[in-house]
Amino acid sequence: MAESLDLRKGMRLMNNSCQEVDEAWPEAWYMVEDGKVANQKCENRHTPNRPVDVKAMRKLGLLYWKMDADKWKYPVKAMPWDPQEATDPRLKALRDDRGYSYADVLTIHPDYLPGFDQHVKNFFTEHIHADEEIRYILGGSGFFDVRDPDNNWVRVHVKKGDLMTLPEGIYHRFTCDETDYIHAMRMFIGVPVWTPINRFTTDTESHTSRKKYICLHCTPQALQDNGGEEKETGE
Ligand code: KMT
Repeated sequence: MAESLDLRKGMRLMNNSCQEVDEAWPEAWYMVEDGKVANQKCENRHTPNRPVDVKAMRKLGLLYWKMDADKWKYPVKAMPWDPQEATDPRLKALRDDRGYSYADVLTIHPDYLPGFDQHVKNFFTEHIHADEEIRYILGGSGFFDVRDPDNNWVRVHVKKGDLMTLPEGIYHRFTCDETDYIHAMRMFIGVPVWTPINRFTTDTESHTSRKKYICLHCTPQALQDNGGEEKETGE
């Protein structure tokens, strides 16, 4: 109990000590159930639409910054891309505040990514990571789907200029949208580990990162704590 209180307090401090989180978040909505998804690249909204607001996205542990992706040039592909090369002051500040020591840049499009269809299929397999997932969208668009505590999919439509992070241990997946094009920077703290820990074929529920996520975002206490203002309370 004391440990989980410390964890939650630490999370609030971390969010508040870093660069201000922008209000202009990407649009998000509850998706139809998986059995009703004929094409993963479509919006797959309920009728009527069930929007998910910024407060709810924050409660899931997502963080978001709006970047100026038009002003700064990035390669189509760079593996790796040295984050010390960043000239955008906002990107530099994020890199330094949050300790992003590794980056690469990739373009997900049939002409630029060999084995495009297999990659898109793999990205769409539900998984967790033992680390924060950091994606800066430099061009194009796509969907990140994240599970809420009731196991519903929330679909977030990311576009050029969006820099979004997903916390370790959150169930998620990614797909291109119908444009089949996204240009993105992936960042990482330390030596990158991209291998997903897939749900259903791995015991993800026993994974430390999953337990940490549950503690920070899914327990009744966490839901209550995260429900209010995320300002430093001084506790
Ligand atoms: C991932 O982890 O799903 C990816 O890196 C692909 C999406 S990057 C926009």
